[in-house]
Amino acid sequence: MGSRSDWETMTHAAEVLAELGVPHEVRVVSAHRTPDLLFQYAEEAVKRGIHVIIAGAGGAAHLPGMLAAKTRLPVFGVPVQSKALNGMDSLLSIAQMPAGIPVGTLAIGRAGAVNAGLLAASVLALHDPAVAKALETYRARQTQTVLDNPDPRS
Ligand code: RP5
Repeated sequence: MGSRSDWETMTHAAEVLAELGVPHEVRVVSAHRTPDLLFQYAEEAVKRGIHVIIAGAGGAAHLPGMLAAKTRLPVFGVPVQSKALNGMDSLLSIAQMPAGIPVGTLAIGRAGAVNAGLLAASVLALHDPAVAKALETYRARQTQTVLDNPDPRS
């Protein structure tokens, strides 16, 4: 994520990954304040064995796009809800990538962070039966919770 202030949002991605048993690391890497670290992180990601990158940033949210520019790994971008523009700035900064350098853009805020974790797990599940099973269990439990609680007043 671009700043420690993004953790309140990005913790939801980390929680989902932990729940699904997906090994992951959590780092602050700023496109603007630590650009050299950003390049190093992206350039070393493949040889470090990373398979998917989830990048959360707010405002002028250049982190996901610049990571994607420097690695062939799938990059999922989470627009953090900014104070000034409610995350519309983050969303557009992340979504409007030029053809040739894709970033999979999620929803603004917590929903985007949760879904980034789930989407990353879905990619890993293609070749990891344990993650596939954990995802199926997660989905089944979610469905059952809705079915078991049809009346919003109780
Ligand atoms: C972005 O600027 C970060 O991703 C964060 O969402 C935003 C504000 O950062 P702080 O000033 O709170 O560190 O780079």
